[in-house]
Amino acid sequence: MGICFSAQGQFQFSQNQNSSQKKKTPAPGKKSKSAVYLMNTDCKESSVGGKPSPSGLPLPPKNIKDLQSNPGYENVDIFTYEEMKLATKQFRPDFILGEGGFGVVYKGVVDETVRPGYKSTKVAIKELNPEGFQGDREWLAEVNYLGQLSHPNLVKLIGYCCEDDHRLLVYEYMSLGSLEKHLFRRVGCTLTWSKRLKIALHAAKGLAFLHGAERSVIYRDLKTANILLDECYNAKLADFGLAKDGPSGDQTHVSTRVMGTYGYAAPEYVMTGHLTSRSDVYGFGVLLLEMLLGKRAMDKSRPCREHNLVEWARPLLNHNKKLLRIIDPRMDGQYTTKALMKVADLAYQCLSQNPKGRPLMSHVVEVLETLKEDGNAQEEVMANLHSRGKSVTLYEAAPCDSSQGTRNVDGQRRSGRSKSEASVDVSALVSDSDPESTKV
Ligand code: ACK
Repeated sequence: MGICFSAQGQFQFSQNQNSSQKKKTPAPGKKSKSAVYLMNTDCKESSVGGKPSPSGLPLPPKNIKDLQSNPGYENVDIFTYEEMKLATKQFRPDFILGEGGFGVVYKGVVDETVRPGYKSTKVAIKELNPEGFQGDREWLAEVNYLGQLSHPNLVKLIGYCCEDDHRLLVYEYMSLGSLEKHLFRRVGCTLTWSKRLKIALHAAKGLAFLHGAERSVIYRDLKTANILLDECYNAKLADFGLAKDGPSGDQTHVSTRVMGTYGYAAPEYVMTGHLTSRSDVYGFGVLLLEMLLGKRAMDKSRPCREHNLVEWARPLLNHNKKLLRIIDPRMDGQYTTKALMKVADLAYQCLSQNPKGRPLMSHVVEVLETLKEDGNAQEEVMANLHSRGKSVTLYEAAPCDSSQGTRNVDGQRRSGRSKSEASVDVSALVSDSDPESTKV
């Protein structure tokens, strides 16, 4: 099998690559790709363009003419390269927001000065690396999917530019940037328990929409870097470069090259190249785990047995004392044990080795919806404490009956990491249907 990935974060290919998938060296002065992708070239990807997809939508168009004549893209503006230059002040280096999987992202403004009559709009403009592997494939996939799908939890595609060798995508500006930045890169993480719950719910809603829509779409690249946040921490899925139509009719799966980000891809997909929406559910499990623990899916700087977060932490998820030891300490005192165990159990199920043992995203949404209240209540308590100038953690109040956790100032049960913390039997929260859902 040609599964290749690189710890350096560059794309690598197996020897049996086809001719359109050549390894390219980044251009001088350009950074190498920051994401670590994996790829198995055993199965051939279905061709781009031409016949309609099984789910009804046309396959990604081949060229700009196809795009312009496709009525599904009427809400997407077509920009010239000159306009893109104006919007980014000639791609000024200090307008660079960062580099994603397939290109550099600039901030910009499209207004009167860019195109007369245009309502001033803050945007993020991604210029695809012209030397990136797969040429136009990712660009076309993004235009095709984001151009036609509209949902509050998918980032909005405002327009695109396709001129000569230039391929650009223009998105709504998401002022807080990626979840990855907040969870891992920022000093002093501001992501409270309730914010993480909200982000998880929004990401789940985005995925549920893709899976449940008239056309089933598999996102294939769920990761913290691809979840963008607006000023209110509303989360939206971005980067549809690897998205793919799901199976249709009698099909149980789609056969495709294995692509995605190492640490997030479902084991059966990596092994067989068989892609289903359950692969996204696994990716969602990895995401939940990262948010619960505040740790990256893969990190070689951790002790050896902890390199792969799922392998190390999944067995600890339905064991409450062990869970409390590994949970992100930056959320100390912000959650109830019950809510924590519920989320941990959800992650456990999403990460089942058996794809059928994983819940549907619609179920994940339902479970997370039930926790919304909990998150809001916690937030209120926190806000009250802060406004009164107190900086206590919620579980500092006198512990109660050790078999039932700690009780807090507001009388609710709280989790914590103190030795007196009770262990809660999570068996009630564990699904009977999943043979793997046993206590460890
Ligand atoms: O974590 P960040 O600040 O958020 O840095 C990355 C960088 O570009 C490379 O992906 C940021 N980014 C991507 N798309 C958008 C967007 N639509 N709005 C704001 N920032 C974005 C991302």
